[in-house]
Amino acid sequence: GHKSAILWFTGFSGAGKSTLSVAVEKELHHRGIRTYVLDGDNIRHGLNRNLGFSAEDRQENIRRIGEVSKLFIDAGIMTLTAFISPYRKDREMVRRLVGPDEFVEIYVKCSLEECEKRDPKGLYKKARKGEIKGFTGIDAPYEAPINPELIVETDKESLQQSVAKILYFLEEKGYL
Ligand code: GGZ
Repeated sequence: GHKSAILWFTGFSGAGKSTLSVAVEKELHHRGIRTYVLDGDNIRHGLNRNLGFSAEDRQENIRRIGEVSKLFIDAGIMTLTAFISPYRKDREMVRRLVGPDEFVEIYVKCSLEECEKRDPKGLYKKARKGEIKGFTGIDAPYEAPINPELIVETDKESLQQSVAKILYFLEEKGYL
């Protein structure tokens, strides 16, 4: 059996949170573990469609995601979340909510320069032109984790290396 937890990916837009969560999910499926990925597509377009990107709305976004994740964990499902979650206190709120053993904070580290170069949706370009206000890394803050369970560096390692690091951690700590 496995121990359910949240794998909480945090980092800039374009750092690779969604890509990683899906790749890790695939590995967990190979091990027969049931999972669910929460991301902007299924949360910000549904449950949290009334929220924007002010500090207050981001806090409420993260709070609701934490509450939903807690329900998934209770159901025995390994939960992966892919949100910028730029504020340390919001992430710590979720850690307290679900319990420290159920919260695995994974800092998806990637230089802003590289994220901006990737710019898959052209949002950084818009933010630079002032067409999007309060964009994380441009004119809104990102508070990097101080003591995350894990750091993966997507501008230095391959996707497979990052996935392997995460799987190794989960095995070593008794989640798998
Ligand atoms: C940051 C924004 C913004 C602003 C829209 N700042 O690349 P994406 O498109 O898919 O990832 C970003 C996503 C961030 O939503 P989160 O729910 O992860 O943010 S938070 O955890 O801070 O609540 C980006 C898009 O939404 N987006 N406006 N101003 N990202």
